[in-house]
Amino acid sequence: MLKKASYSERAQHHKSEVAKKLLTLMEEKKSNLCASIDVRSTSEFLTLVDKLGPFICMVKTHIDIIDDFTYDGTILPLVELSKKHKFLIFEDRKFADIGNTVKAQYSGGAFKIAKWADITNAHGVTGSGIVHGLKQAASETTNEPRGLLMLAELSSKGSLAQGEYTQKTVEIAKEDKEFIIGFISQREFGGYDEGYDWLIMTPGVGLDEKGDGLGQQYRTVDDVFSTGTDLIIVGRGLFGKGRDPEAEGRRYQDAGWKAYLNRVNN
Ligand code: 6AU
Repeated sequence: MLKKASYSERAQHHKSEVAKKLLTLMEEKKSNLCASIDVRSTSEFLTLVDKLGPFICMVKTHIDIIDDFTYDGTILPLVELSKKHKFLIFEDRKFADIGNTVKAQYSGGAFKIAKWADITNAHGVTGSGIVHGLKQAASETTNEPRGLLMLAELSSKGSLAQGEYTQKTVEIAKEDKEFIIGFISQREFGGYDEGYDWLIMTPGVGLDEKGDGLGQQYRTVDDVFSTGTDLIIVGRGLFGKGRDPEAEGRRYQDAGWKAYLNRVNN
């Protein structure tokens, strides 16, 4: 059974400060759209974020693909834009190592992710130590609330994250209701009645293409909402070749909001 509660109802009851903030913003901006800005230069990145800002509730980064990255030149303006347009920041780091290693990777190095990203994500492959390591890093780095998404399923063709692996990842998420706010997945996993209000964030969403020739598989907005998505993650559908980011931002925002209303009202 798909969950019916509205974003604002869920914001009131959520155990995580980050989830509360995100759900409140989603309702306020009438947007469940996360823009995935995978580009190689800081100026292109910031220009796109500024253009898409009005239509989105979150920006997703792959900060390690920006060729001219500097903390002051890339991160500080990004944080300013997040205040100007009101959106959360999700660094799609896909941590996948032992607890002690991810702890250093999350807080240190050139990127210092825990300092600026409200949300990050991790694979369950190494077991629950990864969650403890990341949680420690967050609490030792910042007083700001931080949230983690577990990668339960992937959008790419032939992904090994399925069946028992996916189920075990969901079990890991049950260990921490406050820090783990949900999943990157293609569907929901129930749990709402037992007090797990996981946010389901779904990439591999596109209204025009079916794939990208490198294994990515796209589903429509209505399709992902029919399997329990709360938030759509869209990249090239917004700013790929020949696309107008502002027109596409509005189009995906509208499609996502209609699909959400359709679920909560029917
Ligand atoms: O819309 P696209 O295909 O341009 O971009 C999709 C974005 C990329 C991927 O790294 C990411 O979503 N992604 C993820 C995430 C968010 O973790 C998981 C997944 O299963 N598929 C996927 O595409 O930045």
